Amino acid sequence: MIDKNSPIPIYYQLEELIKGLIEKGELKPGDSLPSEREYAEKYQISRMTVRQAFSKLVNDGYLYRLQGKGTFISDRKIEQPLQGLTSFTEDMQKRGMKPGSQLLDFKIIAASLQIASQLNIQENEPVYEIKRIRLADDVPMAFESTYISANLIKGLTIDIVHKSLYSYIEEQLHLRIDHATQIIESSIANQLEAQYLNIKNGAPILLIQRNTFLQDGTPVELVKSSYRADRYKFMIHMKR
Ligand code: 16G
Repeated sequence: MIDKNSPIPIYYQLEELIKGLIEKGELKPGDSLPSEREYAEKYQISRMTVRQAFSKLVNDGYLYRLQGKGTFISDRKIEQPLQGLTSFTEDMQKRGMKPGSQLLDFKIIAASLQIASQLNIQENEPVYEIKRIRLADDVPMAFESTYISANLIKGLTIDIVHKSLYSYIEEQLHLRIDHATQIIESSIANQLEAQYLNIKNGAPILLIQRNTFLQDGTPVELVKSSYRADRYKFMIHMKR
């Protein structure tokens, strides 16, 4: 309910009310929202106030607008914890979602100076270059380019990278993936990323670079990924 005598602004009350309906599952992803006019009439508030609440919810990713069609409920964002060093397959399985990969490229290339220095190998040494679209319940979530020293990780096949790279490294090769450094920055999708991730050209994305190491400090992978910013948020626990 909206309380007009409350010191809490009305647009904010409406925002919370709509968020509550989404959280309770009474409004589901893809549902259309009643119009601004209907809300204004129902709660006897101005359309300006309703518009203000809608705009905030659009900006925060709860709603999206389709020109001429109305306002709809967005898919919920995946909240990804940052403290565990997990694989995409593990992350999706933990959430009860089906992990998948669409393999775009799988080949051995000669390491450029930049890749070689990150993997701590010599320039021109062989590295696997693996490009995958990572899917959750068949929906594209991220586009990943992975570089792995072919002299360190032997016997990779298309079949393996279709499934899980980490489980191959740990369960078949018995190497312990131990720690990683990860950098996250915002960007916008170029044409290729937009096409792969099924989003608009220029839509917000999160660029992530992960450098992963074995226990003795040997670099095991360099991964550059583009994540859909409309479907992902990252969470970390902190302690003072
Ligand atoms: C995640 C990792 C990536 C790793 C992959 C292995 C991030 C940003 N990246 O996508 O570095 O190569 O998992 O997944 O989290 P897989 O074992 O399912 O192939």
